[in-house]
Amino acid sequence: MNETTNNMTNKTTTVIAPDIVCGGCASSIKNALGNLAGVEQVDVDVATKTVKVEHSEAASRDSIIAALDRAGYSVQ
Ligand SMILES: [Cu+2]
Repeated sequence: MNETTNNMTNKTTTVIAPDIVCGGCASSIKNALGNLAGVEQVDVDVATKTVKVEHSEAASRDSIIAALDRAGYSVQ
């Protein structure tokens, strides 16, 4: 079987930020992460305080956590 490298493959990073308490937090996070290079899609679940990010290689778990931190939401 041939090996293929696909640079277009997106990754999904899921983190939990305990400070998410309402829809306003969700909006802030979507704005903050939406401006981050490589981020394609951001889903925030307020009930479970979970942030799910679909992103390319241009973003990483570390860059996502750093951006959340800057927005005032530290990751557990
Ligand atoms: Cu809030």
